[in-house]
Amino acid sequence: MNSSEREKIKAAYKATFTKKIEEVSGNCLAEASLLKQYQALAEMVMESITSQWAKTNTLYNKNESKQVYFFSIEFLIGRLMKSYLSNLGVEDLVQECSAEMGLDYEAILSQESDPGLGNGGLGRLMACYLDSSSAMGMPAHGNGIRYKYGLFEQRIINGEQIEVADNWLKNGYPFEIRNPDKSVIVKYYGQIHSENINGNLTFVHENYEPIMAVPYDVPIKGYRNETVNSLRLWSAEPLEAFDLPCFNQGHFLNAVRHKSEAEAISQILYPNDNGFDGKLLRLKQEYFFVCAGIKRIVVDFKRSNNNSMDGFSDKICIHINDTHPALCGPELMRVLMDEEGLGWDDSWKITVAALSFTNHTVLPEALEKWPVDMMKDLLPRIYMIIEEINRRFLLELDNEFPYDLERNHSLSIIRDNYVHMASLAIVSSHSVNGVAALHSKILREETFNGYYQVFPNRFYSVTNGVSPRRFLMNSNPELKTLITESIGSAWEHNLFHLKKLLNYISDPVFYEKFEDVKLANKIRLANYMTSHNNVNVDPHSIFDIQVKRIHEYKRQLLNALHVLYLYNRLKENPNLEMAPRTFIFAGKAAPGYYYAKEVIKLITAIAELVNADPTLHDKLKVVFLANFNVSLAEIIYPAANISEQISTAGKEASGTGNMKFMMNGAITLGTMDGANIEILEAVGPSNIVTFGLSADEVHHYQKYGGYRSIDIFEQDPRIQQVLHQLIDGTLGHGLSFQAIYDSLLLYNDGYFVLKDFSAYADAQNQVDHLFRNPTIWTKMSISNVANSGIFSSDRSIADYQREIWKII
Ligand code: 7GP
Repeated sequence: MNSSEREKIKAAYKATFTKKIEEVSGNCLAEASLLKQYQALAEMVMESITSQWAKTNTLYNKNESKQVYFFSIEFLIGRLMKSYLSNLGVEDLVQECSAEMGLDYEAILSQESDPGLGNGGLGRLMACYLDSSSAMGMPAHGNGIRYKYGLFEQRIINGEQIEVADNWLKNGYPFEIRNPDKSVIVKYYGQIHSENINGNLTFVHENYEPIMAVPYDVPIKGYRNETVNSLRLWSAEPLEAFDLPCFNQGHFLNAVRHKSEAEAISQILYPNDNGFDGKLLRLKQEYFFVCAGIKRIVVDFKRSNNNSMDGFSDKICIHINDTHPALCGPELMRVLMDEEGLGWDDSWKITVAALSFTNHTVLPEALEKWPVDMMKDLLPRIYMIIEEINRRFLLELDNEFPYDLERNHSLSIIRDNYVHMASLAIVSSHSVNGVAALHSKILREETFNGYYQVFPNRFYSVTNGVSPRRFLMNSNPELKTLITESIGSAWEHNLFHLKKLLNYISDPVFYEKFEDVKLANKIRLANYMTSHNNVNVDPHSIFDIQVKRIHEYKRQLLNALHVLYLYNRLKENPNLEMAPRTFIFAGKAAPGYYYAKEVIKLITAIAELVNADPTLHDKLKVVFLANFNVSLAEIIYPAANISEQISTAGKEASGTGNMKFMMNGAITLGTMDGANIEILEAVGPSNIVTFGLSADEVHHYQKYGGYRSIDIFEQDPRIQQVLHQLIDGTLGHGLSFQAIYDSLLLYNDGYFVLKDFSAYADAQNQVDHLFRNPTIWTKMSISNVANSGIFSSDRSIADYQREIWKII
């Protein structure tokens, strides 16, 4: 485009924007608030997406290509405006025009609320997979819940986590379209009776409680292409807002009771990451979006297939993201048999062929199991079908392993009065996969070994990936520019091209620019810390960052204890030679997870002690950033030097933060766990620092009852000093962290914090030495960016297409 054409487009943009402002606010541009400016821009964005969206849907309705539907109880999509603008290829234009109109582009964008419709890894992964599917022009959609309140907002008050409701919809949400004409009735409770209708046994559901599921669709626009897929979020509404007879009789509260009970289903996201709390409302949620989502898929499929279900599983993949949507199996069976009139065997064939299942954790406390009575009561027909699935499965087992009662019992979907959701998911899917090589191996050899012996060909592995658009191009625009200047723009469509950066690994000019970018990003984060935490940090210090949910297995505690140890060393020897360090933490604790909340309190208490001590001469700073969410993450990753990935080996299924850090040039300091192992393979041992027990060693100890943490305590004076400080009043003006102390000594340190302490301290020392040689450090950092191509979610989606959905 030449410059006069561009000027014309700019003028048109400015005129439309000005007009839009008037429409959305009734004010002229000069008087419109930032919120109205954002809303005007959002409307313009939606207008330019919707026709492409309609075209994509028309194409899909022809039923030519296979459609993938991700069912997930979480979609942690983050803010969308920037993605839309950049995917449309108009971000520069909007930025330039905004500046020329005297508007603050970044401030406008910050008006968007960050939808917290997920807890962490599992929900964010879905968002990356939708982004990649659209970028690759592949038909894939999401089905989830439109929670009225997303994950709580975290405030830190007096060093402790306080939860505040996340009312993300308070100003409306401009990127969704409500489609009440596509609503579905979901039935709970009641009784099932069978009738013989025209010689066919038919199941009739009576006295049920109906709830209306109303879809809100969010467009997922592909990067610089024509594809717009859909994220469908279901909202629960009562069939009739009021019980009118009740209302007329003056029983107002009773009349609205039904309304609020119905709405409760999509009211809140359960704030647990890697944990299961067995609440009835959660089971209602699980069935809610499964039932609604499946119904729409079947209706749409039949409409474009001459009202027939023939070929359903050749054209439809139903991918279940962990076990929360595992009712997809029995629900699809119900629809096929009770509504479409198919027999069991045909229905079962279709169901297994359509379903695939990804597991995201091996932590036993996260494995879902629902009491039989609860399931039977709430979902009587679904429970009947699960019983029948199980009965037939047990018969098969009995054929294959006759008289092996113990084995067959241990594999039963219903056992000890619970419905085991992972078992249900495995038996009703044609594929089961883990999210990194080690995790998939653990699934095969331990967690799901019994099923692996029965279905060896069902097990796969697909290593997770992250969206390079969100986590590199859009959140680190300076690095994006530098990369494109150096190697051209092919990497924007194929991240493996980043390898070309290795040609610059000894180029001093590139080095300097690369270091400048990192420094600029660190200054940006330092400014954020000054304004939000009132702590001034040196942007030249090592930014050593651990951001993720707070969980014992992720071992923020190991990091915190090491900081305290470093503090002790500096107090002992103020001239200690070390590069100044800023330890940065962020992450939410589940509201009911006492121990995790104690860890937050401990970190903030250490921060208080360290930051206030002038004798350290600014060599050490500690910051806990409140309210970690996708928006904050986007500022954090580009500014990191060190990426802390220090979970107990064998416990972190994959990790995805590790990949986001790597893409932005941080060096991983990690255990041999999850995808860290694959990061090591990708960058080579000289560009990563690893330490600690292996998964096999951890497994071995656990098998034989753990290890004796007291022995380590007794041998290591560093640990003695640090642990005493937890309870002797050094911290938080006399606080005592007795629960943490006891977990390490009295309860034998189940996550091997003390066992790995020494190796971790050595690794941290190694980091210090490496960082003090800037040439080596920058080389390592460039190597990390250059080798991060394999962790693009585009690669993961390609793997799923090939291995699991068999699309290509
Ligand atoms: C997480 C895993 O902990 C993390 O290692 C992985 O990278 C991520 O899923 C994506 O695969 N799991 C969860 O977020 C979770 O809640 C329980 O799992 C079902």
